[in-house]
Amino acid sequence: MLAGVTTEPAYTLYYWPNIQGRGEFVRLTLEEAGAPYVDIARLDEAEGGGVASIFALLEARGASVAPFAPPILKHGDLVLAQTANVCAYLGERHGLVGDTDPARRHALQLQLTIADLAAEVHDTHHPVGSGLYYEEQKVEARRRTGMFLKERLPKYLGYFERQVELGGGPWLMGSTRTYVDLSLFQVLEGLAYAFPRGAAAVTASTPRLVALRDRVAALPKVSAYLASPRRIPFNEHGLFRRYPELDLSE
Ligand SMILES: N[C@@H](CCC(=O)N[C@@H](CS)C(=O)NCC(=O)O)C(=O)O
Repeated sequence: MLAGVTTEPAYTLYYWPNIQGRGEFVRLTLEEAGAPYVDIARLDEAEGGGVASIFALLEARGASVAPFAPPILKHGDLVLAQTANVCAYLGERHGLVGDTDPARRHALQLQLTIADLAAEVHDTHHPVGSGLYYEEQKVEARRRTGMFLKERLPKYLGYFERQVELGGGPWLMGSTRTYVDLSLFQVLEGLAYAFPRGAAAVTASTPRLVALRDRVAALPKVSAYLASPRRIPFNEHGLFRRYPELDLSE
């Protein structure tokens, strides 16, 4: 799947083809950068795509530093993994972060905090082990999600709300949007999908984040992407899953 215009794609994204997952943080960054890319696993296997393309990259020999898990970005000979690392790389190349060292370090600090939050979201439906089905850990998932919605989510979103205020707004790092804003948008959308009640109860106290989410959705490139077939709908195989029994009850 080629996004962008007619030039040779500069980037190849390797990520599971049927979910947003962590790959979505990278997709949003590529889209807002206006960078041509191939989302390779969404191509047919006959064209070199499918999940086989991901396994081939994971098993390839030759790189001095190998990726552990997708999302993985290939750019020329460079093969980069870890979502925050990939987003920072793209952000720095495409004007989606300031160009001073402190600005870049602080953006990465915020992005890594989003990665921590993403891992805790994953653990709401898989608290015991990723190798087990959700149905095999429903009791633990309910307990874990209860704690997450009551304690962890207010702490994380309260932190990001204060950060918008500290930076002077309206974005996380002040007056210009960064790749971190795109990722925070994705988290807020995902939380609203997975926990409509639980997320709304928390975002009622984070008006700056709600405004930031709407501001990201209105960015012309993001808005075009969200309306395109490149945006995979949320589903119960990704990071943000809607299991009504886990959400706050009425
Ligand atoms: N910390 C890594 C986590 C990567 C990760 O967990 N990738 C998932 C998909 S979202 C995966 O396929 N993991 C395979 C595994 O951990 O064995 C990142 O942020 O990129």
